[in-house]
Amino acid sequence: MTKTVRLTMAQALTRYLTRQMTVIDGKMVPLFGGVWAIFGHGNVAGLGEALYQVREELPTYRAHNEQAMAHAAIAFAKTNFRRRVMAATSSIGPGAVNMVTAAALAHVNRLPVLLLPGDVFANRVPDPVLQQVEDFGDGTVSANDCFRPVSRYFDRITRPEQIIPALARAMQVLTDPAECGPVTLSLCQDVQAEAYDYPESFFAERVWTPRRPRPDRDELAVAAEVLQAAKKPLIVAGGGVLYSGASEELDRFVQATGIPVCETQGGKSALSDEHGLNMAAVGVTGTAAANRLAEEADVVLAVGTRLQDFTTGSWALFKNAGKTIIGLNVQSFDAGKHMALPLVADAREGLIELGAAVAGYKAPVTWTENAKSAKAEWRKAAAKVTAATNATLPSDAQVIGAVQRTLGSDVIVLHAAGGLPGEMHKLWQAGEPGSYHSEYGFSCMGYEIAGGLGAKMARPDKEVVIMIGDGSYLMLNSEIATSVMLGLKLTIVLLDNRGYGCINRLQMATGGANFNNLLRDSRHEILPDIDFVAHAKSLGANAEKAASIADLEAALDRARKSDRTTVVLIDTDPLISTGEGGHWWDVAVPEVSARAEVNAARKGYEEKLKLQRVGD
Ligand SMILES: Cc1ncc(C[n+]2csc(CCOP(=O)(O)OP(=O)(O)O)c2C)c(N)n1
Ligand SMILES: [Mg+2]
Repeated sequence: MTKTVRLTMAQALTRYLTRQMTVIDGKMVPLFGGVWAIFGHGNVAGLGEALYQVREELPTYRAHNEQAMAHAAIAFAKTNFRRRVMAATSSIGPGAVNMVTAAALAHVNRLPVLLLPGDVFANRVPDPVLQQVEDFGDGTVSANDCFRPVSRYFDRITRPEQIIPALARAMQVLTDPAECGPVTLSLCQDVQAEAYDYPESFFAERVWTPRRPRPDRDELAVAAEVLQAAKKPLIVAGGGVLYSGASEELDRFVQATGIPVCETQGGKSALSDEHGLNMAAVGVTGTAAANRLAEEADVVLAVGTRLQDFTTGSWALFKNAGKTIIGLNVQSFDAGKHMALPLVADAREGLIELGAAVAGYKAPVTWTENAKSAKAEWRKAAAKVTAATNATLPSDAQVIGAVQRTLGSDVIVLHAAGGLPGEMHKLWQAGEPGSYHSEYGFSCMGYEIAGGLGAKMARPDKEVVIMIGDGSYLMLNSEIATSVMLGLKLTIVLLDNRGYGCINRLQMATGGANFNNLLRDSRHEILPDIDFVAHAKSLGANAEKAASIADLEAALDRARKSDRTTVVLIDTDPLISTGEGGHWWDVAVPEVSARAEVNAARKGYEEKLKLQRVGD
């Protein structure tokens, strides 16, 4: 007879989570690092009680905003290279829907997170319950259906035994390198509290290690043949290199073949910036070195990248008409993009086998040397724009220079939205793999501070430095208080250019009037003068304002020595961004307009469109 244990669905779910393990650096650790929770009637009695029972093995963390707590969970997984995950639970209605943005973020970035929103009563007896969205034509719809398009796996739990297959499927998705993404188990409130005789075998300990698919023999042979004939080969390293832990193998491959590498936002830090053949950032926010090679490359080995528009320069960067892309990716969806020759495999395994298949091949020396000198030239250009000046309003680039000089590369630096991602991609000199944490798949304002908290939970031994604009800060900053409460120190560098600087620049570049981006250009009775220092202090953080770059360096030094979350504020110039490097980005300009500037921008736009490849 099957041995069973009588538990509520919520108790069974939390017990199951405590039994999922993984191995990191040879040590067995729980796969789930904890559960973020904001309770309401939809989860406090059911899941809340169950989380209390397991609070020693599976810690619960309280946050101030559901979107933010899910961001923290996602950043935890990213910092752990997808090897560990967290869950996030909310009540029904607004609490649940607050997590939808984070679900989309995890979906785009292929990051695992287990979302456990409460849901309406499965028995429907008390309908409509507080916060229930009533659909006139469909009794099965609830607010949580919003999660469906942004979850890799979605299920609504309407019976307690349903979690047995649902959790098994959830685990597959969370741990599969190709399918990996958000899982939403929508937990009907009454079912959370309902008991069932669960088989004890359901709670057996399970160890999850990453699957590493090896290349198909035929795909490998084709890829090797193409690569061996390359005269101007280039590797594009994406986030998949980091998630696969393929940096060493990539280095070996590059040393053996002399093929230069460039990095996407997600792939930056795959190789250290010190690496002579790392051209660093590619694409719209790329270095002049990387983009020059990308324009000429005849074979592009795209490793672990989604090839998003910022990487491909809206598909106008890779200009060589005869080029071939080899798509080395664990996910066939990505491996075949832009008519690439697919090489479906784990990045590390793929590089090992491709390396063996092309053994003896060397990129032409002139190409490799050309790359090295392009990189050296770029470093000089970058040094110029990041050098300190005593301008009253420094540029973002100068702030980046100060942060790098003061805190070095041995930190985890994190950003997501605004002008900073572009400047950081171009100018930050990354250190070890994972030291550069960019959320640029969804580029979600408000990710930064909560994301930094998740990164710090994953790597408490590291200084976590958050680079954030005033717009993003104002959108979502409440987890500063959580970081103070949890004793998880963050250094937050806040660049105040008094508005949405990068969108204002984009507006000007597309012929638009300065309108509704900078505070001064927005409808107002009183021009805001926000006291960010007072704000940060009110949440419990240290905070100070730097009056100059030299001042900033001193403040950062104090922040480094402090064990409390510190916000260092500096006013910056909203109109400056780094002109060096970079590539066109397709942002559609109006075809007709009463503004001469728009018509002129449209002409320029039409010229650029001619460079965009259509058909491949
Ligand atoms: C949630 C969200 N809303 C809107 C946007 C569009 N957007 C991208 S950057 C930006 C402005 C960001 O302002 P700030 O953080 O001050 O950075 P700055 O552009 O000034 O460098 C906006 C509105 C976004 N990326 N995310
Ligand atoms: Mg701003």
